[in-house]
Amino acid sequence: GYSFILLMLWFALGFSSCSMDEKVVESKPNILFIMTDDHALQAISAYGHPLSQLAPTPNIDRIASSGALFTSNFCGNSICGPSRATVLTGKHSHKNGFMRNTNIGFDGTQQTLPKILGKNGYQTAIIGKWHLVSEPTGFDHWEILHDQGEYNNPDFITKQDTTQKFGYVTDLITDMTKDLLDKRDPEKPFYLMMHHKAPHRNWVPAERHYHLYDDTEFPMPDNYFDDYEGRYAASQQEMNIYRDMFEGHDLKLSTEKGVDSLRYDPWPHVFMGRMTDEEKETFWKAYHKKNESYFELDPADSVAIAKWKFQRYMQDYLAVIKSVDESVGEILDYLDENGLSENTLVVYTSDQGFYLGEHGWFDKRFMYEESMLMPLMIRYPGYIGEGLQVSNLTQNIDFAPTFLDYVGLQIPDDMQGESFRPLLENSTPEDWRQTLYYHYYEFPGFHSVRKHYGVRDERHKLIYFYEEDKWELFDLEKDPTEMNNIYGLHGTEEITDKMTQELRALQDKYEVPEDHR
Ligand code: SGN
Ligand code: CA
Repeated sequence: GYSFILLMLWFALGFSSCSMDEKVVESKPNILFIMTDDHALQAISAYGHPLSQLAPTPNIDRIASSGALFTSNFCGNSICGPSRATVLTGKHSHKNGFMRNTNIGFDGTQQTLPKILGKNGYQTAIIGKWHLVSEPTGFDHWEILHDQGEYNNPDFITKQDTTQKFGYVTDLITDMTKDLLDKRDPEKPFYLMMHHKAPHRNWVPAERHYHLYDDTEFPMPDNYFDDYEGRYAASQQEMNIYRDMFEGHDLKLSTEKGVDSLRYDPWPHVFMGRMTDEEKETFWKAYHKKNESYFELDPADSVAIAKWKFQRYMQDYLAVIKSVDESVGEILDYLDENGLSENTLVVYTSDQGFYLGEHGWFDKRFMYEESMLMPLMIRYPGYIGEGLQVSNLTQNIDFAPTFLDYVGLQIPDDMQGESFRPLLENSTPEDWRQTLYYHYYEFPGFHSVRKHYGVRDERHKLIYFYEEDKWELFDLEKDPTEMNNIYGLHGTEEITDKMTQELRALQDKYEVPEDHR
């Protein structure tokens, strides 16, 4: 009797532990994190902006249609390195220490998501843009671009050495990602970051797309000729398309009609200097043709020139996106073909938003909508409903906690974000955040955007340019393009009070040190 019971017990335990093991393996999804650089959500067709309808992104949209699209996802500091540091740590800039691009390197000794995943059986890797100055830590494999990276024949850095690879950067990163997936240990889950350089400045399309949008006229934002009235810092920036873009480097204009020499190119070693002679020839052939219309303009007609520059910027930017979209398509196909789609959580995002002519601008940095927003879509079949739209306020501090949640690991107390998994599974917590904190630090710096911090709720945004002691308040419902600073106007006292209190409460909550307030 006794031994029979013991035998049964042994079987039961044996079976249950075996099936538990299986469940554990099954419940650990792979995570493929795709991040681009400066990809505005206005340029992703799933978001429906008129501009993107003329340059659709069908492959990126596949992630949204088979998963969730976030319409109110924001960064906490709209600049490359800081956003990436936040993604790695789940913490705002003042906590992870990487506040501006011009910083000394990211402190790689601190806790990061890949480190936690690595300790828990994950294979971890990053391919492409890193931009955190110090060497990556916590990855089994890394192969990164040098600094901003180059579009043509870029250098890639590994622990061992730096190697120039021949080809177009987006295509190379896609191939390297697929190669790595081929070589992975299929017994272990992976956390893989595919980080494109594109569509970062200076927006060089792949040769095959040089002429893609030559005949497309893109809609210009209504506030392209913004006069910045009532917004001091906006009047001081240097990111104006018609004033600050370099006519050679950015707009690809030649010194004279038909001459193979760029107007102004401060960094030839990262642009034309990387091309082979044959590539230069193809480039000039294409761009001489594309530039003809410019040379027909009246040089005194500044409005016509400003409009021409907007079209050139959009043609190049969106042609660069075309390759990104192809990349995403290839990777999604790879997952399908290799039976990985079901068990892989796929994320598409960009380090921050970007201006596509709104306020007359390119670049980012400001707490205004276009650059504070980040595109975000996530697919995980069986867990996230198809075609879901999430409009709750989410932020890049939430990425790491969310991934840990899906993996079934504990979220460390010192991570500042929240898992937004409940938002994806129809159980939005009643106390989900109503406000977001933001802080931009890089001044002086490129584009001269003054330091500022602020708070955004569903309807209002309060911004403080603290070194100039200038406040701004916007009612996003009445003024979605943030043209009317209503700070200090009669009738705004109550909302100003409320937002100011909320801002101070967030600074307390996130333990913002006194000298950052
Ligand atoms: C470069 C760009 C700037 C850009 C910064 C930061 N100039 O310096 O326009 O703001 O990077 O971008 S470039 O002509 O050299 O490209 S970030 O995405 O890395 O934050
Ligand atoms: Ca960026």
